[in-house]
Amino acid sequence: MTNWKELDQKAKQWVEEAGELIRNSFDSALSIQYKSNPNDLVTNMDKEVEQYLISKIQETYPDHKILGEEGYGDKVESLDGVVWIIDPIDGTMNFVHQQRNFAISVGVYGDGVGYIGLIYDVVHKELYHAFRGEGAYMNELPLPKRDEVKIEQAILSVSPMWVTENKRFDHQLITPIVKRVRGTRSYGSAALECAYVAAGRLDAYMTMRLAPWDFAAGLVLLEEVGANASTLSGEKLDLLNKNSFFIGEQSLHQYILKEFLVK
Ligand code: 2AM
Ligand code: CA
Ligand code: CA
Ligand code: CA
Repeated sequence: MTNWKELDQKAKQWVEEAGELIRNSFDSALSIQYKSNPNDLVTNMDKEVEQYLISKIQETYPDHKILGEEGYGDKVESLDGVVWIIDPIDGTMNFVHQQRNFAISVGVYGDGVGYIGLIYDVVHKELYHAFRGEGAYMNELPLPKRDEVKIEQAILSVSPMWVTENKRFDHQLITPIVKRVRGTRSYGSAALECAYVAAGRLDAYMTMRLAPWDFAAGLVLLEEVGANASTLSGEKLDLLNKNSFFIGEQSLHQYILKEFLVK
């Protein structure tokens, strides 16, 4: 039997320690490498933070599985048992260029059910956290359930990239949504964008392609505030593969799917 409460305390402690590692690194030179293309960055800190978290988890919970972006975890092929889904730095481009607007994201699942979501905005020392059934918080502050939002009053987070012609999605489906909402934003960290939808700073967020570590923690927070999450075609998200991604306050999410996305 998993002691989820104890696990939650430890996970929070390790995430905060990892955040300290990152804050202390700002004075040292970063080593930056490219992954799939010159805009796909990874630094020594992405790797160090992932290794730090994995070493703590493995020491304490040797039978848990770990899925991490930088590949130091396990090859996870099913959600059976306890699975940690980790993005050591979500928003690496922001980390490199801005030293802000990035987060550590840790989601912990038991047999496919999200129990714990932690999104740590390292620079602002803001920990967005949720425990299944016990609500979502930003540090000590409870995040209330989201109230209904009309599209005309909504702030939508979407990357300008997806509103131009691209190979993944018909951008002409997105243009009319951008025209209807009150405003758009783009933060460049999917995990923070999930936290912001949970916290009411954003009303919806859509993007063409995310990996499980980008949203595993976010889904736990969103569930606790009653927000919806799906693919752009309204299907259930798959925590073992890449997905298109659309989250929002429940009524807004349903409205946008029906009016604009699922024809
Ligand atoms: P990262 O910084 O951890 O790589 C940027 O808009 C957001 O998309 C970030 O959350 C970023 O995570 C993520 N991202 C960047 N490249 C990606 C890719 N090739 N596939 C999926 N998500 C990606
Ligand atoms: Ca990356
Ligand atoms: Ca990421
Ligand atoms: Ca990352």
